[in-house]
Amino acid sequence: MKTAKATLTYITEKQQRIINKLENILDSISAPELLIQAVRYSTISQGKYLRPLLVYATGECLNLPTHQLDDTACAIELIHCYSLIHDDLPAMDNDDYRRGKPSCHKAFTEATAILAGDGLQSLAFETLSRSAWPSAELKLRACQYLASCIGCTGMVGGQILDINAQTHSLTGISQIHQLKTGALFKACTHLPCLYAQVDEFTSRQLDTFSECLGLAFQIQDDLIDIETDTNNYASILGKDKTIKILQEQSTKCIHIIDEVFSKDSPLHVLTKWITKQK
Ligand code: GRG
Repeated sequence: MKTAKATLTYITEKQQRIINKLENILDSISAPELLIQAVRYSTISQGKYLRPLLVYATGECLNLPTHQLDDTACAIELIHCYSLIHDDLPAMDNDDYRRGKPSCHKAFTEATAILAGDGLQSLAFETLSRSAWPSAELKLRACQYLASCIGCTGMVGGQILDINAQTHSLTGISQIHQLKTGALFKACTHLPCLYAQVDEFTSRQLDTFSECLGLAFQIQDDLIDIETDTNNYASILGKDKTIKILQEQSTKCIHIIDEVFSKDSPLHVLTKWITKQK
């Protein structure tokens, strides 16, 4: 993938693939119409599908066939969509818009949005555990790992720290970012490592990579929210320092990836795209 056009083609094809796979999953379930409408509204949307892209790119770097990564990519995106629905609720961030359209509780009702999120979470684990591949043991380990990334020890834990944050310290914010955003990014690279049964060193390198990438991604978001959020990297450190940290973090991601894989690996290309590096 040497050109910007080739990168874009790779990303667009994978985004279309994940949309098709998600549509297949939603078409195959028999559930009350209102719930399906709310779930579909929040899933087949104008998202970037970054997390599935990370799953595919990691798997391809580890020589896993793309079709064997579909269920994992879908499961992680379903979790992400659930987290966005619940994060937008009045009791959480109280956001009226998501992905350029009214958030789920605005388009439907608050109760429907809560249930759509709950349904998506269960559907994610159903998808991951029902998949014909890999072995039952690896699937069990994948389910356990994903659960630990999104539950009390991960995303939900990060969310409770965030909504109750009293102090505005960089360490505190880093911890929240790590749990809220980084943990799910880590699942995207860790699960393919688990399936490919890579050695301990490679697995740890990729864990560190996705933690760094999650932080870089979140810092980008903090820069966008600099005026509206007083408890983030950019509002505490200022724009210039934050941009410097973002650059350091992005460079670190590329260094790790280039140590493990070749310089034009799908993960190298995707990382450059996510971190907006030339
Ligand atoms: C309420 C259970 C619960 C969890 C909420 C992870 C989380 C905790 C909320 C996510 C909401 C959020 C705004 C997180 C910050 C990270 C972020 C910028 C998410 C948006 O991710 P993108 O840009 O979204 O990948 P798209 O729309 O492209 O999928």
